[in-house]
Amino acid sequence: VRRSYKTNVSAQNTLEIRNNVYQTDEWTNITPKILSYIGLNKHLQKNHPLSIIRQRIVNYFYRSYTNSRGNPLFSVHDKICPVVTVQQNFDNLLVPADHPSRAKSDCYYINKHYLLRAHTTAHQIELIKSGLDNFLAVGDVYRRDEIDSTHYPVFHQLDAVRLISQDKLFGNNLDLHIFESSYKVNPSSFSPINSSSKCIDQSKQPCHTLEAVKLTEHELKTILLGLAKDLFGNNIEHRWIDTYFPFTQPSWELEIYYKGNWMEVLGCGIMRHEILESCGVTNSIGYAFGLGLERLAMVLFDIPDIRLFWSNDTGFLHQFNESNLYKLNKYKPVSVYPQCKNDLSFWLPENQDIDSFSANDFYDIVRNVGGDIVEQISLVDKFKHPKTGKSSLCFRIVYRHMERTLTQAEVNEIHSKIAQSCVEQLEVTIR
Ligand code: FA5
Ligand code: MG
Repeated sequence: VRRSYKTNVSAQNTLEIRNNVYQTDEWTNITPKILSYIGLNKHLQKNHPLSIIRQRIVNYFYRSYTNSRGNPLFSVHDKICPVVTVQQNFDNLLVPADHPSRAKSDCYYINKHYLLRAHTTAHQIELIKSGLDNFLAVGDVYRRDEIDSTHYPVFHQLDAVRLISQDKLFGNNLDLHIFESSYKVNPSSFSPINSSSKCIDQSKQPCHTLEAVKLTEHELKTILLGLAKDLFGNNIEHRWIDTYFPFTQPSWELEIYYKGNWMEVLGCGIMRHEILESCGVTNSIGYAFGLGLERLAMVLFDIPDIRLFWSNDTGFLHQFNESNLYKLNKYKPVSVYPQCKNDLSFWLPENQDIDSFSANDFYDIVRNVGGDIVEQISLVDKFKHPKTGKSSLCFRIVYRHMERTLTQAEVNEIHSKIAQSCVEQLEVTIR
């Protein structure tokens, strides 16, 4: 049965998300508003700042790790559905049963078995099991949180995993090993450790040698600091903070000094070996990290409010252009008054070709007549009539006043004056 979730989620006992139907139960707390974000994929939208930052990070990893033929080692997985099982989001990653991050008050549950992923780390195990040893996972993540300038219930993360085998870590040196000689593969070792227990050794896991951990830590921190410098320049101030994640040990956070404050940009660490063992990987040591795309983009573009990433306002979106990823414009605040969009279509004079039409002439006319309330002009369509040979153009004009809300009537009046001027000055015929 196809039921719409747009009505009342709790009054129905099923929910449909991306053509899958889920039974609701006492865990269900996902709202229609949250459901409406699924599939928007801002991290893949052309010219969106989140997409730009994603491409910058992906390019950095493509450049930093190549095989002997010069091909990138990392694969990128950025279209994985955000619906995951409790097992994927928590159990697989050794998150203890009583860990606060599992709470109904913190996550969007579909039912007691399914939720919207709270981190992209939820895909770590399935990707390793599929045979990958260097990969990035990017996507939208969902957490119950307040809405203010730095928090939003939907944001985006990029996770990475790199597995390093004995020969890649130590080369020909046969005296050095990843694992302590006392370590034996033990399938029953897969169990969460209690986050409150005092016995977590921040230096290393029992199975690893200190040399293996130090070398991997060095590679991880070097690559992440390199990424931060690639994004923010060589002069950034940074610090590493010891921390705890159920799925890494030891674990760190990277903080960047930005506008007078230390800002956490990512979490990372040496992967818990039990997780690798559960995927059948017994001969490698791994690093993993997860970072928030919004935080990085806010710094990079000077974007003051996290809500702007969800704006469909072209005044926001037109400021970013991915054609040159390394020449980035800072964000310029746009007026908060609403836009009015009107299209203008016309036939060019007989014998005039599209190529000989000067868009700048047209822009000048629009600006002369419309003044400062014209925010943007874009060409939305052009074609040549197959029979008459006449050419047609359609422009979209976006109007917005900086100090007040425009009425559609006054916009229409200006719009027709613009059309009239085009007829007089460009000899076009309005369609
Ligand atoms: C995690 O989500 C871990 N999965 C990261 C990880 C992966 C650690 C792999 C080790 C190995 P955390 O909850 O701290 O950790 O979030 C990671 C990053 O996401 C943060 O550093 C921050 O950049 C971003 N982030 C977290 N919460 C928010 C939020 N409410 N708004 C915007 N960005 C956020
Ligand atoms: Mg954190």
